[in-house]
Amino acid sequence: MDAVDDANQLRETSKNEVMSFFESSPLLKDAAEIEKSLKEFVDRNTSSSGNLNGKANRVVCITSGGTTVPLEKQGVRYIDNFSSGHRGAASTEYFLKAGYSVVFLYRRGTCQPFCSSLPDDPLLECFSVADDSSIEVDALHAETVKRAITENRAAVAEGILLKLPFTTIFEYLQILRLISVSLRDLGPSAIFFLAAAVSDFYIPWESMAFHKIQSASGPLDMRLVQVPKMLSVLRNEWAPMAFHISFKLETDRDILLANADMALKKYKMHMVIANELSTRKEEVIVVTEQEKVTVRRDNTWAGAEVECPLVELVVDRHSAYIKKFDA
Ligand code: PAZ
Repeated sequence: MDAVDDANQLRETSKNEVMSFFESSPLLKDAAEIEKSLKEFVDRNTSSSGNLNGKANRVVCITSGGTTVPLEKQGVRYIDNFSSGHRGAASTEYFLKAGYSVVFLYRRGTCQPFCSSLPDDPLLECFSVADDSSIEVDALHAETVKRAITENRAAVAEGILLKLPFTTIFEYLQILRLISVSLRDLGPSAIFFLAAAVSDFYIPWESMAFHKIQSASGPLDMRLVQVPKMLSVLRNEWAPMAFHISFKLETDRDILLANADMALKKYKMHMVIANELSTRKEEVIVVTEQEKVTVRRDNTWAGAEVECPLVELVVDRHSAYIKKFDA
């Protein structure tokens, strides 16, 4: 069997596994609502009077935060991961600044764009009740609160920021599929920036306990199966012309680049962004077929974020990618 047969077989296997994942997943609530908002978003960002944000028709789907794996259908317990959603939220701001429109697919309760300078509990820490019972913003936080509210509302109202929340792995993958199909006609103008930490293993819906698992019966044996590799299907079937960027996280530096290279080749990504858990806010390594570029946070000022130079680099490489189609 030659390399082409191998690739075709991988594609077929992935397609079949993906199909059976979706067939056995619980139905996505609000699917019709999500499809409607995606259609409005795409219409707005493809019409000539649409995105007044600078880069006509350029859209990025940013995934952010971690997916959960339920252990029981009633949703009492689940397996989760560390992701705070900071990468996705910060990148959303920089892409908007660069003139892109953003579909922000985020885990409920994780970091939101324009909110990174707010304290952990903004409602309790930024506001006071005045004598006449009206609510006031404390002077210390006034600017940050104003910025968070105005910039977020402006981006949503202008139709250049669409926020779609998920919690479970089932919701995440179903919404990602809806987004990719909706953005398909944008061809190379669309980017998939897949920063979410997606579960590798899950319990299929049909073999999941319905009620809360009882502890009286002793130790728990549970079989998790592998989540099918959606990257392959996203890249080849759902949005084949888009610019695809996946992330690779490791805790062992020695295997990070090898695994990033493998993902680049196996899934034909345009870019894999490699990062280590402990230094992910300081630096990332951008791996492409042609280069490996280390992108660092600017340490000369306190509020600098690694996502700023990272998004600059992505925009540059995406512009070059689009040009190839213009030629
Ligand atoms: O969400 P966060 O800012 O805490 O972390 C970002 C990240 C490490 C989840 C992201 O950069 C990443 O690597 N995502 C993919 C993780 C993976 O290999 O599944």
